[in-house]
Amino acid sequence: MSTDSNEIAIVGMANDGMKKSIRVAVTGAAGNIGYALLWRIASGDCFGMNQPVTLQLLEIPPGMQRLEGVMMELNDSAFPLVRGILGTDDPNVAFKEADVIFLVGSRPRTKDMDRSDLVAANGPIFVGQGKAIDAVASSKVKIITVGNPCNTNALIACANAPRIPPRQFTAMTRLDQNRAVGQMAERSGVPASKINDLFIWGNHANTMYPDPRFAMVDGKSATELFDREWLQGDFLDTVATRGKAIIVARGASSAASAASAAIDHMRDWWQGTDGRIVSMALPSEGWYGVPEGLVFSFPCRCENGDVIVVDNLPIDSFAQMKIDENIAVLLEERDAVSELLGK
Ligand code: NAX
Repeated sequence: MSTDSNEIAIVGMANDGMKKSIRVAVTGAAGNIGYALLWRIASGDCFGMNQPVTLQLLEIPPGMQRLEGVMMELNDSAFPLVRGILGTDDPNVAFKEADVIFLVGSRPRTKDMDRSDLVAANGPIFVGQGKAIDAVASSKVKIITVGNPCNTNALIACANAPRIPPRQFTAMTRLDQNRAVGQMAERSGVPASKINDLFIWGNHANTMYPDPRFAMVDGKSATELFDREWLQGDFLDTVATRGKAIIVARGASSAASAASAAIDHMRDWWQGTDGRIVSMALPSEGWYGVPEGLVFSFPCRCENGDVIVVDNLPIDSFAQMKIDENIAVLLEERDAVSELLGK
């Protein structure tokens, strides 16, 4: 291992006739989510057991020592698929030729912060990172934004990276989807693996809407299995406030479940959904009346490395009300960061 003031590298693991290694960048790599996420990427859970990876890890200077420790542990895990590990505090180094980027690093919300404080604290990070992505990442890079407020942070990064097609910037609502699946699994006794096509509309915030109308639970329609009172009441509230409940119970925000959801999101994008509908937030192209450019969670399928929005589902009055509510919140967030959008 060689170390200088702001760059650490563990290299020299030989190529062995497998597929060409892909470059996977992770920001906030020494944080809580990073600590759970890196092991899943390195083990092959995301890109498959025959896809080698080179990890390009970004931290801020105060996080570099912790990052060095994380890299030592990654090295000690001797993952067969890991071809190299680089740690840096320079986004232009971390994103260089990156095929995939997990934008995780940012300040989590603390008790004293409201949503607008969070937008103000984290927005500027995504200007610099968007510019660095534009300058050095692969033109085909796939980006997932996890750092909150993730929809608006993805919007900021996208606006500052004109070279990269907007559809390659996504934000994570998969944790909300997984939370919704978990609630239905618990109530019905059906394993999560048998619950499909349950997806999220809107913003990763307590306004998001887990739409049960197309969900199938072990072959039965969720709207027949569960009563409307629960679906529009406790179910919705539990999913919407789950992040806060985890903080109260654990004394820290969701980390392992967030990392797991990020893996699910990127694995599905990379390997395909086989016809299943999943939730991804991406810049709207006007689907379902959502203003163009707003990063909004839609029902999606993934095929051949592309995200395809399922744009022909019927909308009832409750879903329309929730979609409108999310549009309003996201427009407000967009207004709050208008000076960061480079226009
Ligand atoms: P931590 O505070 O444990 O880790 C964040 C890491 O990011 C720290 O190591 C910090 O040094 C680093 N960092 C800060 N600014 C950076 C920058 N400009 N460049 C690179 N690294 C930077 O937070 P953690 O629990 O890992 O959460 C990370 C983010 O995920 C937070 O914004 C959090 O709110 C968000 N979450 C998003 C979720 C979602 O569903 N979209 C759910 C979980 C989580 O709340």
